[in-house]
Amino acid sequence: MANEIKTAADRAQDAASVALIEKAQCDGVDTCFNRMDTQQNQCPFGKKGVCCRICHMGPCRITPKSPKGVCGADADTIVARNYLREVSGGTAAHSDHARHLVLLLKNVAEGRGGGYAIKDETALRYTARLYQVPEQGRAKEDIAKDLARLFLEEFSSQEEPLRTLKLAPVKRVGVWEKQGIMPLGVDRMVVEAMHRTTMGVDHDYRNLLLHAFSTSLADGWGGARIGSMVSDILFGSPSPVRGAANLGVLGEKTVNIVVHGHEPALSDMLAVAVDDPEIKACAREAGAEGVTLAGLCCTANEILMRHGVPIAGNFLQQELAIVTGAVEMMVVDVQCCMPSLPEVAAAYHTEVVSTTDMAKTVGATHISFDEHDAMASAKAIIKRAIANYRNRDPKKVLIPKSSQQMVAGFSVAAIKYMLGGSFRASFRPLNDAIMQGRIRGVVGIVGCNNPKSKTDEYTNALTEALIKENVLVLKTGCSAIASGKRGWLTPETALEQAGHGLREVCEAVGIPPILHMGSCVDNSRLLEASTEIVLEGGLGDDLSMVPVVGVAPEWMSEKAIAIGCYFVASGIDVILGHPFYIAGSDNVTRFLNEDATELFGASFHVCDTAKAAAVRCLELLDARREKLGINKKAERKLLDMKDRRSTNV
Ligand code: SF4
Ligand code: MSK
Repeated sequence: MANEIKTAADRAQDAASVALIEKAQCDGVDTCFNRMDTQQNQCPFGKKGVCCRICHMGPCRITPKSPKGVCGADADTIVARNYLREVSGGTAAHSDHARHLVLLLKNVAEGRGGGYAIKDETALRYTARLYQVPEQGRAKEDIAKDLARLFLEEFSSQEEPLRTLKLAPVKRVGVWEKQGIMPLGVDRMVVEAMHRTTMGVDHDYRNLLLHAFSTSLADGWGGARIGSMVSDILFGSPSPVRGAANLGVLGEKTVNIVVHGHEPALSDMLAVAVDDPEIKACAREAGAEGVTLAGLCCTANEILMRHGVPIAGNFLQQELAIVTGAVEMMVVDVQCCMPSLPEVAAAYHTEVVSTTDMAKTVGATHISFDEHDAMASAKAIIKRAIANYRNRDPKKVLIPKSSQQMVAGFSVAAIKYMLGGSFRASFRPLNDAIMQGRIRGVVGIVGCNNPKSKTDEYTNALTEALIKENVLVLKTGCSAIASGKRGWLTPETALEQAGHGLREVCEAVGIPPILHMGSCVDNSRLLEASTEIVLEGGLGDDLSMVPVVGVAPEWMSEKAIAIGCYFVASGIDVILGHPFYIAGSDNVTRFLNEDATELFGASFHVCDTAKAAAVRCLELLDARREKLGINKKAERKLLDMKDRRSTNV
């Protein structure tokens, strides 16, 4: 079959990306888009998950003619082992991110936090109460010390299940106990996964997959949840904030610094440092009008939510940001940073700076970020970028005009506050609206983009279809940025497009129909929000009963697999835009896509178009509504003040 020739417009939905993909082609710069072409006919064994290189009798690959590896492992074992390793990779990534934040919290509590402080004492005290850490009458540093110690034990616990699991509805904890998948410490789970999947250990696909679910719970209800809680304590709980998204946020006459990755510690300090008078003066001396700090991927989400720092783009725009020719420095930390960045940067004047000792890239300048002297580190990095401004070549610059206004920062506390005000903060109005049918349900749309499909297209089409059907959409990660770039994260635009019932409710309580809830780690906030719905009452007593669905349309990362797994284990159905690498085993496929429902009340579903996903979401939501006995058609009428008071909305 002849390879189809794709134009730039076939590869991305937003005009800025299209323009820069074309520019990259003119500039002779290699990007993930054309590398995807050179990787065509990707390995069919890899795609089916039937390639094993766990020991050196192999590599082995399963075919009808050779149905067993040298050791005798069949397709079920090999596919399940590969899957568990992917879940473990994702769990490790989120959890290690969280561990770094916990260690920072510990240092801050012990007076060794450099320029960091406990920014949100309310969040600290609230979190302490969740874990029965005494807080009344105690100094915040003492509470933080206890909390940090407790969290560190969550990583290392060898015999006791994670304490963070207690934040889930009681009935759900019962499901995990019954299935024998209560996770122990996060590190313990990942190490055990690696042990189980080494040659000659666990060969039962069901046993391997149950451990995958258990490990993922250590992520969602352990590592990731702890990561979000500690970020809020250290950097402040997000609340709605205006920002802008897409490559047009870069400045024509300012020094542009793009921060990329996931960990918020350095980027948070950079966000403070760019406003320092010394830095501003330095930029002026270099002939620039100032410094523009912009974010990519989840680092972008973190600093947007807390500082209103603009977003340059999502995952597939990282190379394109450099192709603008207007970026003086790209600062990378961990996760989702392509190793190609220094090579792209070599065609322009951009300096790629890696800052985390565990994440170096050949061709990047490594500047070890010193958390103990964070402000000095941040300023030194910014000054280096300013010095590079003189090397910008105006002939190579193309900053697309595209950027859209957006609102982000909907933490669960912020949503509660918006729904009920400071005295009656609660999810009651949302539950009531779901019960009355004005809101059909809630769908979390999460995850990356992937050059296998047109960037952002599926994500945006699904988001738009769902709000028209009165579904409240919660978003995180690069999927949230996709909506931002599209201009759908302003309350005004989204309200215009929303179905009648959803619009009425959103207008009455003052929330937009699409809520940006943060980064990938903040998918734990989706669990938290779903739990609030359960605890509020009226929609069942378990997560498997509430009309909530998760979708990962354009996912690419192992982290997305871990997230999907902890959603399903938590009782929330997950729709994937493209399948896992499991097709080589009918048993594994059936276990994840069907049998999981018997164990957890939810499973995976694969829908390869946004249209199919929208239909499936509505079917899944309606099935739950039916079971709850609330699947009646909503009466369509505008509410007056009397109605609102009576419905509590
Ligand atoms: Fe082959 Fe078995 Fe070794 Fe895997 S573990 S590479 S299937 S011999
Ligand atoms: S950054 S994991 S591409 S969402 Fe969190 Fe985006 Fe996916 Fe990375």
